[in-house]
Amino acid sequence: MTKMSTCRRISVVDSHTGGEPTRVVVTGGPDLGRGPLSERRDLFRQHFDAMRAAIIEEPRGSDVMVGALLVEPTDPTCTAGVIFFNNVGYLGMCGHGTIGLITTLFHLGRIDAGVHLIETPVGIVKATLHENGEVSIQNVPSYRIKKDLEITVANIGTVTGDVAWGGNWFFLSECDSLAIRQDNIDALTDYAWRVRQAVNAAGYPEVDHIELFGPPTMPGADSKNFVLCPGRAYDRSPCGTGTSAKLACLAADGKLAEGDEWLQESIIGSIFKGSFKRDRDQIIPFVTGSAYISAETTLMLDKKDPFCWGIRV
Ligand code: PYC
Repeated sequence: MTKMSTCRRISVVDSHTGGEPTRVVVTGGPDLGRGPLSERRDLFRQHFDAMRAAIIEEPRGSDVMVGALLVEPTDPTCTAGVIFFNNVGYLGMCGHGTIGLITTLFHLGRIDAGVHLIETPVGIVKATLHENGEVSIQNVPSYRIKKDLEITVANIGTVTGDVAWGGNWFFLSECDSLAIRQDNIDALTDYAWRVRQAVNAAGYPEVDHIELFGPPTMPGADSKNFVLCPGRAYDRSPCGTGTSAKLACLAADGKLAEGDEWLQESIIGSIFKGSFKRDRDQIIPFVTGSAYISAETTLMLDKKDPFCWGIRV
């Protein structure tokens, strides 16, 4: 019988932001050294990917969960560094995850309300924890690289959308043929997955998030989205980086003025407030939302467990 002490212990705090879970790894994660965060993310991928799967995949996690490895920042002005990961790999930035991280740091007594810089592999984001518990993030500069890309999608036909960066790469498209509703999730997932394959084949292999839009249902919302993440899980939140990419497109089209508010509703009805300021041919997006702590726990990694490193399908 394996003694508990032979197990590796990883302490985590789970939260959700608008329904989308974040698992912050507080202690026991891989030691990635002190280099730039983009290099530490590469080290994570090259040498510790089994640990990513052990933390995120079943039986300890699920496809929906996003991990956030808390690390020492290289920039001393930053409160923390973070490397985000999911069921298939690593994310440049994660908006809902940053809101979850700030809420977790407050829960742990490490920060108070105020402004906190967070270092990520794709740049520094500025997060503000408000007195009412809401978190606003000033995301990395965001921009559109292609407007009205027309792609031919197997079994669907021609789909038109924009390619934009909001901390991750997105293809953003109005979806007229399917309602953005929870009872349509299987169909939306299938549609978005096919679209992703066609976008990648059309010369945009970097696009790994598909964001579909339809009319809002919540009072005051401007739009409702369905975001398919790289590992085929859909974002329960309105997606912070996806909202940033949307703001970049709205700004480029002159459809939203600097400083005006955009309320982005998610497939489950949660809301992020977005706005932007211009920065030459890019925008600086601001996204506000709330996260709630759902668990504080210790993951046990017993090497004798046949599913210690996750269940891969
Ligand atoms: O909020 O940026 C986000 C995000 C990316 C993937 C899942 N959520």
